[in-house]
Amino acid sequence: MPHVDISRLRNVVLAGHTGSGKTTIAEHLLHKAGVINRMGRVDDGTASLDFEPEEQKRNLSLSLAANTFDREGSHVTLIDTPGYADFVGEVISAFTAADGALITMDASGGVEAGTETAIRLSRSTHTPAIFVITRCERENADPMAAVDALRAEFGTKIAPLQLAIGKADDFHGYVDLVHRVAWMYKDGQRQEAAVPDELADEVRLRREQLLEAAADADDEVLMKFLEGEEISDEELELCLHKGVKDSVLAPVMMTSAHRDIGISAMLDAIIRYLPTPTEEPPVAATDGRGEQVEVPPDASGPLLAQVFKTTADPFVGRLTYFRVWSGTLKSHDQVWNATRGEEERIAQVFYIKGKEQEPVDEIRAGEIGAVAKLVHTVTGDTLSARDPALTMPAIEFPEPTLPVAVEPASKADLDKLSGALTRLQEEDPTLRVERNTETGEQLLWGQGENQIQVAGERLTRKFGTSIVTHAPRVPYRETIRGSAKVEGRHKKQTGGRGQFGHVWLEISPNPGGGVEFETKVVGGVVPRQFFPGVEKGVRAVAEKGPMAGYPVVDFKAVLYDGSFHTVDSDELSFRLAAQLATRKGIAESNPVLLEPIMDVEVRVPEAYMGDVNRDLNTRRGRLLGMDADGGQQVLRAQVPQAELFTYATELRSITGGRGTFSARLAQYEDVPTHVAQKIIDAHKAEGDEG
Ligand SMILES: Nc1nc2c(ncn2[C@@H]2O[C@H](COP(=O)(O)OP(=O)(O)OP(=O)(O)O)[C@@H](O)[C@H]2O)c(=O)[nH]1
Ligand SMILES: [Mg+2]
Repeated sequence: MPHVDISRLRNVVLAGHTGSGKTTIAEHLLHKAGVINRMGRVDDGTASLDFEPEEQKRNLSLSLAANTFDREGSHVTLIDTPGYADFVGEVISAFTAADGALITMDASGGVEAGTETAIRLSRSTHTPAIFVITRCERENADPMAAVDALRAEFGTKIAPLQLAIGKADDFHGYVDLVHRVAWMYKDGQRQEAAVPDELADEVRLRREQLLEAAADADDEVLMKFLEGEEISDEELELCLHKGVKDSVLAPVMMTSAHRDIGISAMLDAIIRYLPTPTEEPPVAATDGRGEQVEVPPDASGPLLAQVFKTTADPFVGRLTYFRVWSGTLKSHDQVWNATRGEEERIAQVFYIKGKEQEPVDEIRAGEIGAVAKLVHTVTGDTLSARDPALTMPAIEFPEPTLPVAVEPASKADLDKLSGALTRLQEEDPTLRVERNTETGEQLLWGQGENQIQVAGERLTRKFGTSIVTHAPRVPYRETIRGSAKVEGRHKKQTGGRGQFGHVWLEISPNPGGGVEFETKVVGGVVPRQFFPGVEKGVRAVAEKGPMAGYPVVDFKAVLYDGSFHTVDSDELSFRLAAQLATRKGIAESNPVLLEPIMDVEVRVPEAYMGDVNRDLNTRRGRLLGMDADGGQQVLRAQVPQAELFTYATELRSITGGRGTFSARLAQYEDVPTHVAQKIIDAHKAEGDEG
């Protein structure tokens, strides 16, 4: 595929709710553009952009995938993204690389969480969008009601470009509202026709909606519009072109991929309305001195490219997707990873063609490409020249909120596990791997259960190691509220030399002071050389408390009396004596179980406040306050960590995927008695088993 001028490039992200037909649309666009010969289907696992086995098994997209096609002298890169909320990181990545967006919405589904995410990202990244109403021929589909729902929720800048003719099974074409002609489909053929008389009023109304939104793009046209003058097709076309790229309006198109309706019009709209890289404002970067610079999209300018995806490809190994913003990245070049301060050797560069790659000599400003086998570079990094070294802001991914404990499935998997988890995280920056020092568990944090499950499958397929997962252990702690004086005596007489140790300890609370050991022995009743043994005994019990085996914190043990035997006493005997005493002392000092309490911030649309609140109550949550922020409600609460492990999943189901939350450790508090008893019983049962 030859290079084309930068003014003829389009980088387009497809985003929208899961199941709204993105991958199917992409398949049709690629087929119509002649890039794929055989039309695949998501449902058979044959869609060209759902090429990973994990996607084919589930019949949905899990990671972004790209392909390119040429049309009317323009070079289009299409990036399909998953709509399923767990994989939002892929959508965020795709938006950083694209100049324009196609946002899909199911004609029978209304505005869904995935629609909102796509719109939010298109706004926050200033990516102009065209809306695509999909699956218009399905039962219950009502394409124009879908347009109205979008306008009601997001405003009248969203305006129909087409009027659907018929709906559900009767959907058979659309009126082009700019040129006021109808396109009728019959047996897979489309035919131009005059607007049917019975649609004349509706066409007038819908064209008015389009005009009203588009006129804002041009002052002269706006004046005409306000004065009620006729606006020509050419003027409207001009406003659309300017308006979309300046995000003044977002036109809405009507499609049914299954009936092949509206696909050609989409191809035309991509070329006609979505911006080229030259129409985008210069990108902001930081130079080597920390100064902000603006870099225009110029192939002969300084090199500036950002990595938006890293994947382990079964054939070429680590594969890095990047967007060149300025300059030219040539095969066999040396570049500078300005984010990490590392040199990288570029091998062959490619255009991305679905699961394959097409070798090219170079990737120029405005283009998207890939390169294999980079060593230091991960998603979000900037590649530039060493001088000037330029860095773009990192891509902001959401923090993962769902933890699971991970263990190797077998001994054979153990060796590879940590390396494999690292590579998995490189592929998916919305996962996080962490070792919990208190419970000793390896934790994998994700956005949702599906992502974790897919991660497990990828580990096996790509990195040859298998895991089992389970709910993480809560890092409970134990402490005491009272104090006690206790005796511990260890005596053993067997054959030769015996063992003898004898201590009196005072056990008392030590709030905030950790575990402390002190000696107040008078008259050498316990000789100095046995003190370390006593301390070891105390600390051994502190590590694994007597209540439920959790660390005992914040108590003090004072050795104040005891006795010894000149021959039989040694350090070990004193250690064992101290262990007996400490265990007894804690048991007699009003011991309590402590649990981590998290500060939680939940963001939800107002409508879900009641349900979210009720649910937090069942999780032993304490509401601290509520604020409104940007159309959402922010709820602050304190919730025990034990009740939060599955919250990511629950919150999503309560709010239809619209709620998000973050949590951070606030403090430890006493576990309520009825809950504590369960934990103690569980510990006993574990002990009985093994
Ligand atoms: N009736 C009908 N079904 C369609 C149409 N387009 C897609 N579908 C079906 O809708 C389902 C979802 O389509 P996909 O293309 O996988 O949707 P997606 O937006 O890529 O979904 P995610 O990858 O999960 O985000 C599949 O079963 C498709 O066959 C259409 O025009 N009409
Ligand atoms: Mg898909």
